[in-house]
Amino acid sequence: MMDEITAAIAAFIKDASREHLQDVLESMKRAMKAGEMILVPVEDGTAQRMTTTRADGTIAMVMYSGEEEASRSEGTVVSVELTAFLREVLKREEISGVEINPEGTRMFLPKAMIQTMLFEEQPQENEIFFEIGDITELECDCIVNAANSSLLRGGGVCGAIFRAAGWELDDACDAIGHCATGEAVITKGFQLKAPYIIHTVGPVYSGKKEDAALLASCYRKSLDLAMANEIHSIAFPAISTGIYGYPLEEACEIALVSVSNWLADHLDYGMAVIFSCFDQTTYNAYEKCINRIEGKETETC
Ligand code: AR6
Repeated sequence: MMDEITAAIAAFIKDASREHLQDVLESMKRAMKAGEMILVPVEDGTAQRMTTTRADGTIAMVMYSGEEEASRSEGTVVSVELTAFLREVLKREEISGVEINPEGTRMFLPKAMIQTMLFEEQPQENEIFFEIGDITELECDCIVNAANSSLLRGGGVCGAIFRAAGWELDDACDAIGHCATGEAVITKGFQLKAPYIIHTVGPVYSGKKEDAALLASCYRKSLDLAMANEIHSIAFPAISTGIYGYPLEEACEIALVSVSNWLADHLDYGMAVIFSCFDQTTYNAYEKCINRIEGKETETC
């Protein structure tokens, strides 16, 4: 399959037609789907990816479409999964795209094209999943942080996300500065597998009526913001149910209802929503709510 990419690029170099470009993109998409590895040069003795400065002054990451092309590299070459590599390119702000085979059949793939390829692979149907475990480990387009309104490194899931994303996240959050309760803001995912993080601030539980509306707003606004950024898979923790003290089952019901309503209002968008459950207790709470909601629906039928 890597030979296919090499051949498609060679054909495009000879004749830069739209059809040949399409062939390159299609062969890359097939390689992504098959989990193919590509060859990437790294600085000697480190895992640091090699970059190249293009004629227009922008910086591109380098990849090789085959062994022969890679043999011309001056650096050490390592094998990396194509999809993971392209996601990494998207996450790095200073990078303008990928220079394929810079010493041979040189071809530049701009970030916008990579973005289209990656997001085209997403499901076209709306789906809901439940995953027990650490949200920072999930491989989806975006994970949601149960943030505080100052967007500072906190405890709970927020602390775990900041630790996994690295110090660049502190800087990105400082630059935004504030997020009101029930609102959402977006940053890159930095060292996370997910390219984006949406930070939303849940209500501190007070037992008042406003709590539910604010919590529902967190889910709705996060999904709106995700859609505005062409995100098609998003993982939510159980917002407000830890340090902010929201009773677990009440919060799970609000989460399920507001996400289901949003999905019903955006049937054609194709969003996969993952409810990330840190433990079995949270998973059981969602399950109980689903049974209760379905029970209610049956009663009224
Ligand atoms: N993955 C998935 N879920 C997790 C993880 C994880 N790694 N860690 C904890 N949870 P909390 P809040 C669950 O307290 O109540 C922070 O300091 C946890 O079991 O993280 O909205 C912020 O900066 C619980 O079910 O968020 C704010 O100041 C859920 O995540 C404040 O806490 C939410 O618990 C926000 O409090």
